[in-house]
Amino acid sequence: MSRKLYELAAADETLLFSPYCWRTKLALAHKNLEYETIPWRFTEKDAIAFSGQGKVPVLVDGARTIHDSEIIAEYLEATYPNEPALFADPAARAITRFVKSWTEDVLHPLVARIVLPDIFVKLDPRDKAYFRDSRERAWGMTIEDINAQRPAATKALTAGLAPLRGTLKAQPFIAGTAPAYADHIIFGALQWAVLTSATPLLGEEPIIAAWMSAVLECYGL
Ligand SMILES: N[C@@H](CCC(=O)N[C@@H](CS)C(=O)NCC(=O)O)C(=O)O
Repeated sequence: MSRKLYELAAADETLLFSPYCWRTKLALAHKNLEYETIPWRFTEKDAIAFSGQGKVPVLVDGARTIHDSEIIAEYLEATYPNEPALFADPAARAITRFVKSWTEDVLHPLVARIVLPDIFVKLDPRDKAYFRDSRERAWGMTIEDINAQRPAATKALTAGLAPLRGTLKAQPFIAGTAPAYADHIIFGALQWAVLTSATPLLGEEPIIAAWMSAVLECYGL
């Protein structure tokens, strides 16, 4: 297939858990575009060196190579204008920018504090030293210390999900009556949590869990 998506994988190559890659997967599904997944591990920097950097998602679309989920979304919107829109109009694009900031600055850290130790366990052995070193430096504490704070971190996530819970009580999707890129962004963060957590994280979040199922169902995933 001429369209390939490099996606972060655990030891089990079917465990594709990156929040940013999930945004791109849903954006591709939204645009009705088929692709082949190339599972990629943190330390396989050489495999994506052709993209000029060391992070996924990397999308290869025929002769084009694009990296960074936001740039990929803009690329898909511009290249496939006859497929459903990721951003309904300029106002939707502007609000999606806020959704991205909230997700990355607030939601991602809330999820990471819970799942980083669980991800460490699931990683390919070749990735473990790199993950431990880079994440412990970023967080200023050991993976074991992060794990010790799991009960408090779980409470903090429940509190932090209030804006999402409230929104989904009033409307079926973040973007309104159907999912769009704003949904893909938040979905990615929570799918990262669901796929990697050693304990069920959304067991007491029926509204959010139903929205996640509805998003997947919309795309036949
Ligand atoms: N701004 C980038 C962030 C991508 C990113 O951070 N990807 C992570 C996986 S979730 C990664 O590839 N990390 C490689 C590393 O930490 O070495 C995007 O939106 O695509």
